[in-house]
Amino acid sequence: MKLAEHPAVIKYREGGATKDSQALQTLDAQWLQKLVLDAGGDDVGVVKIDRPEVDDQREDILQAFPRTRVLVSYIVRMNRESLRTPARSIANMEFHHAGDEINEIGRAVVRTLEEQGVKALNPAMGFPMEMEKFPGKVWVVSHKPIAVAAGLGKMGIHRNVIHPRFGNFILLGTLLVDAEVSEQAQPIDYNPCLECKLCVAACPVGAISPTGDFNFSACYTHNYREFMGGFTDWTEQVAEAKGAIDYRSRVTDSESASMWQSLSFGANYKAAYCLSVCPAGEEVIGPYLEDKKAHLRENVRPLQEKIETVYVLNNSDAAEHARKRFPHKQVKQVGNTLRPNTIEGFLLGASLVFQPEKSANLSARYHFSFTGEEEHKATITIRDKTIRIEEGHIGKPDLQITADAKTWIGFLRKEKNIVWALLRRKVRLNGPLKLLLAFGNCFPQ
Ligand code: B12
Ligand code: SF4
Repeated sequence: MKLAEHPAVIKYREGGATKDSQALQTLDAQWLQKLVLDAGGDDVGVVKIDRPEVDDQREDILQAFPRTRVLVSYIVRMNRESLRTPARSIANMEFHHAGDEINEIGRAVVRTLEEQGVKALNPAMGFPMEMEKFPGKVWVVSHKPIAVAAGLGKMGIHRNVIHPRFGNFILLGTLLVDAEVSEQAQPIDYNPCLECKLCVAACPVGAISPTGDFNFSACYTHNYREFMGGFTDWTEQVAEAKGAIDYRSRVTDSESASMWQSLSFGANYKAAYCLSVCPAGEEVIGPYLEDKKAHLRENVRPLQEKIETVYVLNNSDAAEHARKRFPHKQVKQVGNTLRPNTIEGFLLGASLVFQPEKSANLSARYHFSFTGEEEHKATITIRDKTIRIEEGHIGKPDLQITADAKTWIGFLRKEKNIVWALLRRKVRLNGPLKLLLAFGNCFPQ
């Protein structure tokens, strides 16, 4: 059949119903907000894609939906007591259901917009993500900075968004919309975070520093034990085990059951205690202000005192923190799955796996020259418990490392031995070997 003879084409030509419009519409901001609230959102704000707060993720957003002109940020509240209980099954049920609500609201709003001839899409609240890009950035949009730009709160010391009214007991969503909007939201002018540092005290792996720095690998290793990374490590345990008895010496029956539960019912977070203890937000703060000791007794101590397994990487700040601060918890060392597969990934990810406390005695500048499959020059400076990664060779190095890219990645992935690489001159040093060892010691193994 010729295209012109197709019944759908004939209907279209005769002026039949089509909603898929090319025309750009200007939506009334209040109408859009009401649409989201009526669909079940608890608060909403709209910002344009050209806002400076979106600079670092505009490219990724436009890759997913090149027509994006405005971003609709919205939240769903979570029930507080469900998050505060030490019973993680209850907290996880709350996370999963609130997350589903975010996705359902997004889907319903996009459906209505589509019916109005407006193209839009709703990226996931959390999972599924673009796992093909793992271990790189697998999410399509970072909801937190959009929510902050849209006036829905500010990030507290624990790096979660705190809503001025509901506190941090919220999950976030973002819609990408191809329309103009009559007016846009602005950030709120204060941070609801009280800087009480209860989140710092509650985190079993010390992921939150009192200054607001976040130890990504610490949280990811423990909290995400039954998500992508932890699951990958678990499969390697299964593969390496010599038989059932050996497997049981590596993985307890309760861990196997827990992994089954995550695979069957949705992956379960191990902690999220930073959210549980946070007293910020107008609707949350009252009881804390009236009786801080009671807040500690009821909402902080039960989590600190909970007998549980805490997952850490070898040679990590988290391992030391957990052993020192929570000697009654069982600290279990697990495999590191935050392993890069490209030099670009190594340079992007190094700051995420860097262990500040392990670097305490090191002050050095490294010049890296990668050869072979990925030619690249970079400078890494470790000083005052911080890491700085720069393109090209900058300043005077304390150690120059020239490495075959594939060999270096193999070394990071524990597939190649550094001594072998040095002997074969696949990795060459100009400067003291002890600085290479000290460099390695700043990262978990
Ligand atoms: C990646 C991620 C994580 C990572 C990193 C957390 C982080 N601070 O970014 C891990 C696994 C540790 C994590 C843990 C948790 N998360 Co989370 N997570 C996300 C995700 C997918 C993206 C976060 C993001 O955009 N970060 C970017 C910037 C804005 O964050 P940042 O704090 O400024 O800086 C960190 C990142 O930039 C990160 N980073 C930078 N570049 C790269 C590159 C790569 C490859 C990676 C992996 C990380 C990374 O490193 C920085 C330091 O950690 C979002 C969902 C989404 N699509 O937005 C949910 C989200 C942030 N998570 C959420 C929650 C609730 C949690 C947990 C409580 C666990 C849980 N029950 O869900 C904990 C809390 C940990 C904490 N205190 O931050 C909520 C937060 C809600 C709120 N009120 O703000 C979100 C928004 C999900 C949602 N839709 O509501 N999460
Ligand atoms: S627990 Fe205290 S310091 Fe941490 S985010 Fe909440 S208010 Fe801020």
